[in-house]
Amino acid sequence: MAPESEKVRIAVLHGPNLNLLGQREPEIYGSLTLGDIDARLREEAASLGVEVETFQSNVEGLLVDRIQEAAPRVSGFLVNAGAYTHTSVALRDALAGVGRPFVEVHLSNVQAREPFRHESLLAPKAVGAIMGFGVDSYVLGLRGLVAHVRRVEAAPSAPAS
Ligand code: CA2
Repeated sequence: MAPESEKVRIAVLHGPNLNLLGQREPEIYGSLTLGDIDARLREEAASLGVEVETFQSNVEGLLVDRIQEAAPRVSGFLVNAGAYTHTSVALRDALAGVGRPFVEVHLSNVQAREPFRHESLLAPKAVGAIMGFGVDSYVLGLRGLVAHVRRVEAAPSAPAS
């Protein structure tokens, strides 16, 4: 939970190959670059009154490191784990283990693609998932995550027993 009086801060994680956005496969992933997506998220964050920090890596362990390192300063994670969505027990364990809510997002509608993309190892641990809307998946995911965090942070905590 974010300290009182501090702005809600969200860590955005982009997984493997998302650094190539805008260079290839625009028919699947659109023509925006990752920088464009991050800029759109910063704009949306400003209008929501929150802060975002963004990180991309092609290396599974670096994403795990980032989750562990960022968790104490953030209220939640917005995650497009790319292909690791479908394979990574390590990312699932890291996200489940740090005690912060996360929302899974995808540019494409993975359910309409190859069967190996239909399973997400992360989704069962997520507060929600949004896919198929290009950059708007991230924007909608950020809105949903911030609303969730605000709801949880406003709720009275259970009395100590
Ligand atoms: O739709 C999504 O956001 C994905 O997470 C994108 C991943 C894919 O493995 C997931 O199944 C769905 C792939 C990202 C690769 O992005 C590229 C962009 C341009 C050129 C090549 C790859």
